[in-house]
Amino acid sequence: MFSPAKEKTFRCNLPGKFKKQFELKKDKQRVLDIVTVGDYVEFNLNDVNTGTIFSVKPRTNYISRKAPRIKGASTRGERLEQIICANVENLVVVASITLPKFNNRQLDRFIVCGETAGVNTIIVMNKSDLDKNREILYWEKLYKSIGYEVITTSTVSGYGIDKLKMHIFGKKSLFWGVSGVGKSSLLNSMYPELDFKTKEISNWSSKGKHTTVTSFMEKVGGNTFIIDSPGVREIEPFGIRKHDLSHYFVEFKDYLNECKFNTCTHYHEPGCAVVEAVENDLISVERYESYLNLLDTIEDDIIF
Ligand SMILES: Nc1nc2c(ncn2[C@@H]2O[C@H](COP(=O)(O)OP(=O)(O)OP(=O)(O)O)[C@@H](O)[C@H]2O)c(=O)[nH]1
Ligand SMILES: [Mg+2]
Ligand SMILES: [Zn+2]
Repeated sequence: MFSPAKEKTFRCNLPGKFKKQFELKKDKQRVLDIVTVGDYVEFNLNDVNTGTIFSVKPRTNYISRKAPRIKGASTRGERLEQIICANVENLVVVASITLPKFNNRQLDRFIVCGETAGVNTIIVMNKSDLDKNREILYWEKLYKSIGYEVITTSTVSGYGIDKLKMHIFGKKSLFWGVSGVGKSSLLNSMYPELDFKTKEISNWSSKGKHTTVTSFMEKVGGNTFIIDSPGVREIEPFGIRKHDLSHYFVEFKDYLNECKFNTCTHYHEPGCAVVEAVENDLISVERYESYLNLLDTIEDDIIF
């Protein structure tokens, strides 16, 4: 845990009694998420370096996803919510144009997680030095056109690093994305003192290996805090109902009230203003396909 007043790290534990109290509150909070990175806590000192937490302050926001399907982690096929961090201003979604290959549907899922959390989402397109065909330009234009900050970077050439640093200055930011896109490398480029572990290029491609294994927050000067997180393999936003999904695709908002049916899911319904906007090139086909793809996964989902 971090104590801003003293700028010292204390390793804290949670008393068992405390855990039981939380378990009884069967709303969104699950046992695993009693306390997460970015939470403000109060604790009693055990000795000069360790403490015992006795309260967790209410969160202003939190970023989450559906917990991966792990045997025994859920009952009756329910998907649990995994909270990644709390109380952040920025979600920095890191993608790379290659190694691993850029996947716009995946990016859109991270964006939806940011929108549901109500945080500012910044898109980072990393590894621009490998972008020989300038593929980034297409995506950069698309996401800028719908209002997102898009920052193209390379930790090899140093391109865009200062710009990114400027955008997260004085804020608390989560760096999130799939494994190998360069989250830790970007953080090291901006703040060399962090010296986070990153993987060598030569053995990076071995799938399923994550270099960063736990999320943690670091203060990097002034009021700037960064959270590095392990790369995720799959990203599914948690707790969205079918008829709400469209609200998290920001550029759909202008059309939602114009559909013939107010229960429209913008898929097959007649008189759908979203479909019409896609046909008239006012909404990009890629974003609409992402939407349908996500809508389809929500259908099988049990929301509780
Ligand atoms: N060419 C190129 N390689 C990069 C760039 N940024 C990072 N890399 C390489 O990409 C690999 C993965 O970088 P990491 O920083 O470990 O990626 P990560 O996103 O933190 O990965 P996880 O911790 O597993 O989630 C490393 O071999 C880096 O050297 C870049 O801008 N250009
Ligand atoms: Mg990492
Ligand atoms: Zn519609």
